[in-house]
Amino acid sequence: MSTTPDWIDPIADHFRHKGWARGVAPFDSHTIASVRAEIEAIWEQRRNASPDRFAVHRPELPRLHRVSATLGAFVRHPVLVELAARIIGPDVDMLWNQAHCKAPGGNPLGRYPWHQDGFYAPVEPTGGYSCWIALTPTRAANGALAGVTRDDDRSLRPHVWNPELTYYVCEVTEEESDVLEMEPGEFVLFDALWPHGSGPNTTGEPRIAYSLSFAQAGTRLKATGQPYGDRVPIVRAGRSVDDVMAELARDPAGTGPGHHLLEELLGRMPEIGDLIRSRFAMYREALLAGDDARAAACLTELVCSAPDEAMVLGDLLRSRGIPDEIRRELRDLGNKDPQARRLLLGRLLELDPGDEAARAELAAMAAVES
Ligand SMILES: O=C(O)CCC(=O)C(=O)O
Repeated sequence: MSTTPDWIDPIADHFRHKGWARGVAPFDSHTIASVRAEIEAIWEQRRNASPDRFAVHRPELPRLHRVSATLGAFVRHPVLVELAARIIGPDVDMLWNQAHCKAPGGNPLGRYPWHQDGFYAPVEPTGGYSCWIALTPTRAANGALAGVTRDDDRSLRPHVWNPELTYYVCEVTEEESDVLEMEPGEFVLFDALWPHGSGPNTTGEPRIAYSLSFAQAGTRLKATGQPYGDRVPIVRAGRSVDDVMAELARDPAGTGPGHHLLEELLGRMPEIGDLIRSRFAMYREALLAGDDARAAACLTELVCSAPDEAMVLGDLLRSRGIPDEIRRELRDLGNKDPQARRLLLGRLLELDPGDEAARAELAAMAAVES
């Protein structure tokens, strides 16, 4: 990444000034088609797995790098790496990824109400973004992404809980927003303060998008100071992770960024140190044998090594950083899912150890079990 490709500058400038930018990146059509096919296959598998009505009309398929080698590799696509290095800086992680599918048929539950992502999981430092990539044509009629394009207000707006949509919603007027219709491969970058949403899909075809969030390595939740997200490294020392790891594979005694990255992974996940070392050895063997496809697959396994993390109701448990929001979730949850309830209570106590009601409830749950 010695020179910045021409297509990035206008996108980076717009993003820096406005907090969002749309672009047509040089993804090739084969890549976009294979990402779409992979997401459709996962959607098909999961379609009947959840009784949740949102899973039917507007399924969110999170953390796809963990279940698909194609998507695990896509996270480090050169286009995404170039963008991240130019806009975020020399050390970047992919924190979160999810497909946003909208089933055909126009059910109102298929819409995303207006919101700002920064309301949900405030992190620091700021400066990261989500890259929302259209995988099907997106039009007003099928629920294209819409956002505030005519107002430069960069503040966090008040959000109000909407029980019908089970979403915190902010206000956006028609005068300040636009629907951003796109072709497959076009994308929008947006930061945590960009108010956005989308309508239902009233057509007869699915609408599919893939959104990946990137941030400076070491990004933490404001509320707890804990590291946030899946933290898949994609850029180190201003170079792609593929590049720095290939350098290390060719010179394992080297002390460059590849060495530091391997140390970083081992330091972060000592409990799977042997697995990380063996994945690096397999990657190195494939690379030195000239088997590029196998080497890329091994590198995906290596950088996506993080152990699974608890998820509750479709979100990472650790993404919860606001005690009152967890209390609201607990009220909505009632007794429907004791395991989810236990995890949320535990998280609430991490954030607010003085919550005696949560402590008593957890103790009562433990007593019933023993
Ligand atoms: O896909 C959509 O229509 C909305 C996605 C969204 O709200 C998000 O990625 O934060």
